[in-house]
Amino acid sequence: MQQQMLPPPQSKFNDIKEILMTAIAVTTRYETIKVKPVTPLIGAEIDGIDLTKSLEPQQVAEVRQALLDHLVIFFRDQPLTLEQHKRFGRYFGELHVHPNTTGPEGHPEILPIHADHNTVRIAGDRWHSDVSCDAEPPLGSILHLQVLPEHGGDTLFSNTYAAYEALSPGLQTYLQGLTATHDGEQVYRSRNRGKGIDDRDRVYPKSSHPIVRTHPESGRKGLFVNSNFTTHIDNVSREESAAILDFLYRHLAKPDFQVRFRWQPDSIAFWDNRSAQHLAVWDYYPQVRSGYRVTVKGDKPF
Ligand SMILES: O=C(O)CCC(=O)C(=O)O
Ligand SMILES: [Fe+2]
Repeated sequence: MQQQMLPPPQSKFNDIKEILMTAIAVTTRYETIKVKPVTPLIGAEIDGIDLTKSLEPQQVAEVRQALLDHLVIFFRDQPLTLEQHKRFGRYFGELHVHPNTTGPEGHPEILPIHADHNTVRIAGDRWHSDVSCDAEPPLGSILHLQVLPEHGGDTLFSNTYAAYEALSPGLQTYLQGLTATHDGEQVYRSRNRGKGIDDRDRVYPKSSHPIVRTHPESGRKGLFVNSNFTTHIDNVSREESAAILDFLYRHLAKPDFQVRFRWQPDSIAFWDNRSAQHLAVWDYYPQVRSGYRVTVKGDKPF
């Protein structure tokens, strides 16, 4: 009797092989930089580039490609001055000025990130996408830390494409028709109160964005709600909104979609704010953790 043809064996090994092949293809696509993925889904270490110097167009194009491919890219040993930091940011777009925090003298586009023994609450302690309350939220942020605690102070990043793709088709379809409101008020007003800053005369940005956002460069869809800025889903009951958002926040925070970055002095993390969310861990109190962020302007989510 003729033996029946069996389909090729499907195993976990095949999935891993495919992931490795993709990772190898990705690492060899670059000519001016070395790109080493940290996980298959998110994060890569970039080597072979000195960000204190001005960059050639091909270097900039490859860094941009690495950001699109890996959503957050990490650099080591880059002792940037504020001017060099801003120059690096400007290769990717105009710089953003933060609606709440002012920069050091003469540098409105620089956002200080600092925690010490006097800190009541750190920046970024909840999962978020930076300034998603803006009508045109940032394309990305470039964080350079100079002073680190002895241990801890890691930053976590989550892949919002992968989170969206892991949802059932029915839920994906439901979410695609919806927008949600993102409000700076709830974030910045309470933060200022904690710091004793009188901000009664300030009005913070508030915007409505699609829950499923299409990345303007990759064309991929990802979830664009976050527990920091998003207040509610528009045009559904408060109960429905709260239940769905709570589910999405827990879903987005699954370790499956994440990378965790361990900082060293003069490390840089550059994240794509359109396809990744992040969270800063405050496990080092009362030690100091300090540096600067430059933020690149983005466009209106669709
Ligand atoms: O301190 C960090 O690791 C990140 C803080 C944060 O959320 C940010 O800089 O956007
Ligand atoms: Fe942030």
